[in-house]
Amino acid sequence: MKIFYSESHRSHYPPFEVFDGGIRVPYFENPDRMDQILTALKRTQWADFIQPNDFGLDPILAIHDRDYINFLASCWDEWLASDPEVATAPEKHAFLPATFALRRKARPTTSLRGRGGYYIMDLSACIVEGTYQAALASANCALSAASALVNGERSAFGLCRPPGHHAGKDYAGGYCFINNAAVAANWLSKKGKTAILDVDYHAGNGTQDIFYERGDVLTISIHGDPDFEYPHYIGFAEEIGAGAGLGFHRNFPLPKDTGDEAYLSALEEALQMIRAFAPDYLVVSLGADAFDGDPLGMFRVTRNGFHEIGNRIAGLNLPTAIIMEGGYANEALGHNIQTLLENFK
Ligand code: OKP
Ligand code: ZN
Repeated sequence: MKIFYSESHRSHYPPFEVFDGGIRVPYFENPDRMDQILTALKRTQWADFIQPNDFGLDPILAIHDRDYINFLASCWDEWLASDPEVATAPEKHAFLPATFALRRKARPTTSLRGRGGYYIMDLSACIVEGTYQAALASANCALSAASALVNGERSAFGLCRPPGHHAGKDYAGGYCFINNAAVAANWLSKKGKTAILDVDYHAGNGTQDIFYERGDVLTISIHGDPDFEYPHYIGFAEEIGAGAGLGFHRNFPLPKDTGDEAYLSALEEALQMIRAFAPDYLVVSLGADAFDGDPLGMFRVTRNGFHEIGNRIAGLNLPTAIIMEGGYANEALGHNIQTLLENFK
């Protein structure tokens, strides 16, 4: 299996994130996640690691607002220039806003803080020197996986970091900056009918927002119920698309402690919708944070569960671009991803 991976992610490693209640904790979405996956995949006979191609900004600007991308591109340099202490004080080695824009009445103002609160939705999407380049390389991994399908591969893996599914047209959040799966799916949708299935434990709010009024791309997310789980305000069952997109979005919010059996029965329903939509291509937003023991998740999916999730998705028999999202039980992450991917090799 072709696995598109870039080392660029390493320079995106914020020294902290701000957790519930305002505590600074080490960054959960860390480079070690990739090392765990790389170690597991390198032990197999079928992993073919390839550098992503550079697709330029056009496919990214087809999904994201230009001013938002400009913000990501210049944020660190502006932050550095704004305060001499940024260069020397470790506690300032990440840009984070402290005020967040409510979309209805808000507009970005020209100050860095004003744009920060407008373009960032929470305290986990810290921007450091390497963030923008890492996010671009991550999007190129997803686009390269999509392009491999068009070139005849039955499946391909975008080993993306930073992840993407919480990023919307003009906002970062949840460790995400560029919505890799959305960029790849939109690119693929010009080649054939495309569906996105998001099995990351968290609701794919960015993907939902981006395609909400589009009927040409079916989007489905299975996740912890936003009644108790991040991102809290989106991902509910009644959100089914709007306008031309009405009926082309579906959420499966599931309760705490959801195990293999309940997960797989929601997945079956999702797969049935995908079969009915009859796409030419499938994009999977793959998180492994539904795992029993994930520090950011409350589900109880087992390693066998991940194998079976992969088996059922592979059973659709569609050209499938698998795009890496979350998963924070680092010691189990490599095996869980490998187990799931085995079904596609
Ligand atoms: C990203 B992905 C929880 C704080 C939540 C952000 C979680 C982002 C998850 N108490 N912080 O979907 O894996
Ligand atoms: Zn997640």
